[in-house]
Amino acid sequence: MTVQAKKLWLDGKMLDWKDGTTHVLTHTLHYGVGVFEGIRCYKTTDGRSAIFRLPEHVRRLRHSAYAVYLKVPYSDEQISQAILDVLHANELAEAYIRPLVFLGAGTMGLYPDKNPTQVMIAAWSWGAYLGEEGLKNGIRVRVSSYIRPHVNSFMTKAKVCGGYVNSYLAKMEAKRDGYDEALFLDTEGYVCEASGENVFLVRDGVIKTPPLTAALPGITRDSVMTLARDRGLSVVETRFSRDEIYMADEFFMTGTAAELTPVRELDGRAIGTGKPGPITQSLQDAYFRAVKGADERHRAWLTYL
Ligand code: PPE
Repeated sequence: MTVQAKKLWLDGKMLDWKDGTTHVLTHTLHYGVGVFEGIRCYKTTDGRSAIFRLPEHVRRLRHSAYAVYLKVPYSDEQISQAILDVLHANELAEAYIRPLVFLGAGTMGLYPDKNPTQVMIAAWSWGAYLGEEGLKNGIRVRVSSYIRPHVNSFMTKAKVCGGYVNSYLAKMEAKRDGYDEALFLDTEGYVCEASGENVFLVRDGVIKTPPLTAALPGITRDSVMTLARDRGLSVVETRFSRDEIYMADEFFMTGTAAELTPVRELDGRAIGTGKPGPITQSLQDAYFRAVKGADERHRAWLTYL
């Protein structure tokens, strides 16, 4: 899907969408040292619109930047305000928001001491990331032949542009093989995360998710863990192998873009009944209620427009 909106924010200015351009010697274009966020804004049940967990996303953006020696030249308050301004300027009641911190043109090479740190914020309408059908009936996944980089090869807890080459390779491989999404193992062979989602399995009523070793500390992951515990479900952060998923009752993925997507098959093995399970469905419902402001326990997660 081609993305398009009316306006975007670049280095403190609101520009027409077509003017959101940059020089071809932009450092990040060559070396991938940039960081970004993915945030969603939803229509709430009371007819307003709200951004889901905005402060957490802005903080993660700053932390990601810090991990790769970038300094965001705006305060968290300024970034948050700019995000609100972008939504207003585009008149978007529901949107996916993409802030990007990148190194502009100046010097080349791996010691970019004279390059400006630039910030861009765009927003557009983005439906179900893994498809409406997948959201409802579950997707088909394969374990990738690519592995997640070692924690010391990469800042795996930072959302770094260059890190997505690994995700891209895995996603391309999975799609070309007829699957919807790829699942990464870590350097020791344990389940890590998907190309753009954290993962959870359910077996005998217990929910398991890999610990945050080489996986991104997902904000959706954190929200879903909270929603599960609210419902008295036990959530354990523990390592598991791919065959534990084959033998699980349920398996699902979480991410801002993917929301909570059930997985019905891994590597040609149907998971559980081969349909989204009851815990997956109840957590998906809980997640959508929370983002839409229908769960009063978690209104604090919302920043209203
Ligand atoms: N792991 C990875 C590698 C990842 O990219 C994401 C988000 C997550 C986990 C989940 O994080 P969170 O959104 O905080 O729950 N992936 C973003 C990018 C998707 C894209 O294609 O671009 C997203 O969901 O916005």
